Amino acid sequence: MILHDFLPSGNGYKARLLLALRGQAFELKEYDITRGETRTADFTGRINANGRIPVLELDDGRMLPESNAILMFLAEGTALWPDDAWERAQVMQWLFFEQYEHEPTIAVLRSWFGVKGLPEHADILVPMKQAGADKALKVMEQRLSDHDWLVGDGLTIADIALYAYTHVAPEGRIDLAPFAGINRWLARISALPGYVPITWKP
Ligand SMILES: N[C@@H](CCC(=O)N[C@@H](CS)C(=O)NCC(=O)O)C(=O)O
Repeated sequence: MILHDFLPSGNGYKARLLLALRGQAFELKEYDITRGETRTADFTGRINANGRIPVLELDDGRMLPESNAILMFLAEGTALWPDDAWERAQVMQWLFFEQYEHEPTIAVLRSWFGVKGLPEHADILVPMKQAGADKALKVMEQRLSDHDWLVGDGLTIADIALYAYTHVAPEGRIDLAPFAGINRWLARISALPGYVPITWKP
């Protein structure tokens, strides 16, 4: 199994963290997205037509892009992706939230301030993203102020998906101090056996 990835990527880290927590061996193939290495004809023709990492390559050559689809696939048959239909739907609720509300604000601010630099019209765009990031964190805080985990009473792939960019939100100049429940949850995840930091590679 090969994970096509870029180490600073939170989307890639979701898969790396899950594989590490499960103690599952895999090979990492790194690309520098800041140099367009996922936009080559070989990458878009053979690995992901959408020109993005992460992509999980199975031993038989099948390619699976989209971080949250990778989490679902890798967690199949474990409590991280529950059997119960209601819990599964709640996990999906958080995964869709992550892709629509959380990643497009928090990950984008982190990328602008830490990886790619500010875009044109940053004076308008940054406050818009900051408002969206604050809204997303408030949604998480409402759940985590009185629950240990996002779904049910144990770790699921919803926690892994949302952990990836939440824990590095300060790199996007987002202050996590007001979110006590989120901070307790971040500490709970980083204390899990097998936990690895975002820069880890096998
Ligand atoms: N929805 C996708 C987003 C993947 C994504 O945006 N990947 C970024 C890195 S975090 C990327 O490959 N960017 C390179 C590019 O767009 O050229 C997922 O969750 O996997």
